Amino acid sequence: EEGRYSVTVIIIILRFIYTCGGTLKGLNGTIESPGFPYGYPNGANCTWVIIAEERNRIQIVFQSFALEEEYDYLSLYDGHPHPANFRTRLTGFHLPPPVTSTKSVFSLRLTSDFAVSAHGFKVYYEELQSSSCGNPGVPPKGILYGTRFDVGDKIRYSCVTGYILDGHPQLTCIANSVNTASWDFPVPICRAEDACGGTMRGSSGIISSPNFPNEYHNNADCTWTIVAEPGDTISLIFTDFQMEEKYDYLEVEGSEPPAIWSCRWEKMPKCSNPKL
Ligand SMILES: [Ca+2]
Repeated sequence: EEGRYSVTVIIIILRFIYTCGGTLKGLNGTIESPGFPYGYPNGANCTWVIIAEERNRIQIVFQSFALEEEYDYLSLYDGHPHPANFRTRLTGFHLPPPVTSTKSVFSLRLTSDFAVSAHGFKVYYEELQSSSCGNPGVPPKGILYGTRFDVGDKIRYSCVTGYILDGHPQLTCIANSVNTASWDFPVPICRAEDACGGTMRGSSGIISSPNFPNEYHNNADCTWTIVAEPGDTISLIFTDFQMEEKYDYLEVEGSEPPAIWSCRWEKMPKCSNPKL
């Protein structure tokens, strides 16, 4: 019985040391995971709620990010930390792009499992006036031209040598609906020239065949994997599709049946399940 008593005491002390989270107000500031950059505790459950002035939005820009992949998470909520406001869940070792809230409240929740830690994260947050689109960030291997992000401002992207820009190279900050501003197109991505396959994450992205819009090479065998949050569905929208009939094909395979679809070109991509 004495042994059990001492275990209880240790747990109480750990909880006391690792107090984390809180409510943040003010035009800007930074949030760090507990213990940053020396590692966050196991069993962490920290919630930060950022509250801006009414009508303003909040943008967060990651300065550092490292969480044990698939076991420890940073969840973002568009509003108070309620399941209905869930926005996205971040994990792993890649610096996420900036995220802008749609409301005047934005919440972050760090949860870690019982073992293995990492550096953690540091994030800069800033209140956005309704007339600002905020800095949309720079994709990996990309270059951003432009430093003003208000309604009417334009910015431009390019990629470093050896990488090709996918998406719109120019974005314009436009006023939409009631008192909000947003970029007219998503941030483009930079992909390696002749990229054949890879793993895609995030809420949207672009996949193109090697050398697109030029011809793909013979004997190509490329596999792209799209990873979404559990419970999400993934939709593919073809904007261009031209392959040699009968000899070349694209297969789409999902984790749930009907599992394999073959796509060929008939004015628009037409996909069928050969097993049906
Ligand atoms: Ca962990």
